[in-house]
Amino acid sequence: MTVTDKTEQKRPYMIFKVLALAAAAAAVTVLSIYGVHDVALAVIMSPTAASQAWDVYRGENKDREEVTPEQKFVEQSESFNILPPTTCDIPPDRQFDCAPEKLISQEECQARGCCYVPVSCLDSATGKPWCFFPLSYPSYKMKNLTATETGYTAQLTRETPTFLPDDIMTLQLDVMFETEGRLRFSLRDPANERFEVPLETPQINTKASSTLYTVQFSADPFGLIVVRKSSGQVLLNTTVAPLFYADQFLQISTSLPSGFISGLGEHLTPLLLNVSWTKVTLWNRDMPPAPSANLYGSHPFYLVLEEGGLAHGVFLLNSNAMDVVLQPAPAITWRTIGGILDFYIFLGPDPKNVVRQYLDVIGYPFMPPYWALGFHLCRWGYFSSAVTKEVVKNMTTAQFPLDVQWNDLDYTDARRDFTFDKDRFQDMPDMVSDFHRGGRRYVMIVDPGISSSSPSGNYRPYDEGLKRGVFILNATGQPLMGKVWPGPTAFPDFTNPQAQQWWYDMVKDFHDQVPFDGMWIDMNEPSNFVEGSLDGCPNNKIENPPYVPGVLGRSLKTHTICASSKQYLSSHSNLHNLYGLTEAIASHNALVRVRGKRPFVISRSTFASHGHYAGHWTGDVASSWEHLSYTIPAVLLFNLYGVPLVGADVCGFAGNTSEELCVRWTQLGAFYPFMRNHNDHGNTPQEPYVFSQGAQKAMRKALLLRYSLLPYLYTLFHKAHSAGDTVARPLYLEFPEDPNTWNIDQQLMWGAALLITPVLVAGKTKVSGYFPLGTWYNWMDGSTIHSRGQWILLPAPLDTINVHIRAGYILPLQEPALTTTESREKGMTLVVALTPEGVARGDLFWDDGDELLTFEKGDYTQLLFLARDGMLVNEIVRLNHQVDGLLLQEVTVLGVPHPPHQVLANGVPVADFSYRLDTKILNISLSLLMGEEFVITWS
Ligand code: MIG
Repeated sequence: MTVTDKTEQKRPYMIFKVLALAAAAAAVTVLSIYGVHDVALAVIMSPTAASQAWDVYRGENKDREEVTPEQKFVEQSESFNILPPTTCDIPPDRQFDCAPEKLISQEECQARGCCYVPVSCLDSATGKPWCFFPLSYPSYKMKNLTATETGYTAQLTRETPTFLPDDIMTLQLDVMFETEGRLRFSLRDPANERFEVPLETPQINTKASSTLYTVQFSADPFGLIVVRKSSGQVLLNTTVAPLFYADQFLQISTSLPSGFISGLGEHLTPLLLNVSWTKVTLWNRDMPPAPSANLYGSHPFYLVLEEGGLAHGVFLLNSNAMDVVLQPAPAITWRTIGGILDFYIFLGPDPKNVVRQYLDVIGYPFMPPYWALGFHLCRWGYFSSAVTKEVVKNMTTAQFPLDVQWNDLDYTDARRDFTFDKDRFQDMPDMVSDFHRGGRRYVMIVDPGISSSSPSGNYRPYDEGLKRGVFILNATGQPLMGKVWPGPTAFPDFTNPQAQQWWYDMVKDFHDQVPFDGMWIDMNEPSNFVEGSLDGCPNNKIENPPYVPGVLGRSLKTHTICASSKQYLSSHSNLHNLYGLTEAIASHNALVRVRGKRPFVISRSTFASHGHYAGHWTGDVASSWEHLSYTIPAVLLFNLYGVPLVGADVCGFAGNTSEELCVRWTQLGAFYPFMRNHNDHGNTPQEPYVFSQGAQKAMRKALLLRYSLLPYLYTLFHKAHSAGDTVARPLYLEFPEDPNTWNIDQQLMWGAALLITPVLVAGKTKVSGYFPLGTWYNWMDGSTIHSRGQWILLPAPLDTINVHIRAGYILPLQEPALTTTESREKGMTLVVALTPEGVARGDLFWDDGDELLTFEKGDYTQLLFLARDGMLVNEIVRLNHQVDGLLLQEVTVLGVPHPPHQVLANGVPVADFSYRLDTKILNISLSLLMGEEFVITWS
């Protein structure tokens, strides 16, 4: 995303006067004389008549325009009360909601030209609409479909206004055949520039010559139909319901080829969404995760699994508040209150390709520093540097790995950003340098709200910010004042290039004092303790749109700043969902400039493309078993969203954890791509060392397991960064042809090779897991599962998490240590998991781990490992000096059918090897350089 100079788009804002309503009523009278149906409507409600009926006053001073609730949805009297009831004969699952904003009466429903069929008591909880569009409901018509360099363009016109204010009666359709697997179509207002998400997307000049899809059009009513060529499957058909394109209400519905749909985050949700009348709302919000509530981030992207293991994805590039409604047809409705409709369709054909095609548009993930993959420890309530240092010391004493120590708000002076408490954290700079000497890193929290109440001259971030005009402005052109942790605060507008520079300056100033290594950006939805601002919000169109999506609190300003506040690029309502992203970009860039190393930013709020800059933690999850199990789909989904550096607070944030929960959470957390134990203030402590020896032992085992696997994990991150892969992935990404995998979200995979089956229930020492067809080796004891694709009950004592290696893969491991600084120097092991045919392959990406752009500059080592016919070789794809001295000390071969008599390394007999008949594991100890070619044979 670029923050470019772009003058604020001033659009005329319209309001409705009683006059307009009167005109409408007049037009309607004429219509009812003619009677019956939409043809008559089409003829009589010519565009001129329509615009007369809805003639508006275009005010200059939009913020002053008062809107009363009655004016929101224009109550249109009997105009449409004339539709033949036969068009209402639609199967319930295919009825599309004509009254999304409230329950309406039969009269009101019919006044909208819609069908009224109340739902029985039994069904009323489902969300099925009582008032729905008839088949004949007027939509747009398409004219002048013309071929272009990249696809097609056409004009859409609506002749009959809808029941919403400010219909845009003429639209421009652009259809772009961007690549073989990617189609884009957009609908714009040709007469007025509307807000568009400033995401730099790939620019295409020519139409892809061969595609996985064909596109069909319907002219009247307008519709676009996307068909998968290979299967003939209709992936998307927009003729299923009328298109709405009013200034503040844009709605389009499409069919879905199956109900197996993932995405549309961020919510507390299973991996697969429920298509039985589910409404998901995207409007970034500070809120402890709860079912159905809009949460911290917005990712208007979904992936649908199709018959035969194919998949496609859809991305709506729109940042406004929106609802997305799923219904059992199956079908989906996108309903957004601003911006434009700009869709990308990704054709796969398999789910991995869908993710890559999505990331081709929004950006591949950034490459995290190696240390970011170590263990992080935090809590709210480490109230002094002494306490913080004690924590690190305790971790070392108890022999727990720890790479990164964190502080929450406690370190600040009066909770103000870029300060530290000169009493309790007096020696903060030394503390951080100390951590560095121990091979550790340090990260602290930074909130976006800048304290505005310090006496002038006392707090540079605010003084400078004011001077440089970096804050979001209210209706009167003053910095909008909200209230967050430090009291009254102003909110930096990260879409302003000035603010990006100012943020860098503040980060640098603070870094000159405290040499921190990364930033934890919280509260950036943005969160606000008062509604809108300390002065409330103006009453205008933006604050009170005709339709408010299903946001918690029912108002856009709930727990955030006024939607109509002004930012450099546009109104906050357009930019709200981008606030966290823009702060992440500013922080990423500031860290690059200040440290000259790979940036580490973890953010609570996110939007599509976030993973290109930063990672995410899943916020204020409760210390409960239920939330523990929800963290798996959360992590998997963020991987689909291109944010692989993601994890939940290990042991839970809100409420007290229990020893058992914390052990199980640490075991699962060892398989979050980002692993941090973090705790709310006031809760009982949950650092690994506070628990019983037995619990500590289990946690240590999990942490050491993670540290052993870091070379594999790091290599996965490299593939995410360089090729748009996922790191943690749902089983369906690897086994899409097995529908049993589609809804599995209580297990996860790391890459293609590791299947993790955690215990997520209290008191259980067995766990059942699904094993797709193939051979799987138990990590702990090497025992083998030959699965036909079945559920298997596994022993899972409290000290064990089940991890299985998929036959056919080779994993690079490294001896663990208490920090990655140490472990990166240790000996490596290759675990070779042979298929029954005796083959396996794997690879390793290795570099400095902290330098910028090593892949881009070619400053890395890449090794391939291949095993077959009793032989293991490495192939050096690329070599740099970072691999110098790195030793291969052990090879573990799983699935060796017969005891070998001889093992040779580069032709020389190896004395130190062992084989177990029961497990069929061959263990070889040696000392070879990873960076030199080797051949190891067993026979
Ligand atoms: O209003 O900084 O999600 O991780 O500990 C609470 C204090 C503010 C919310 C974060 C949480 C953090 C807490 N913050």
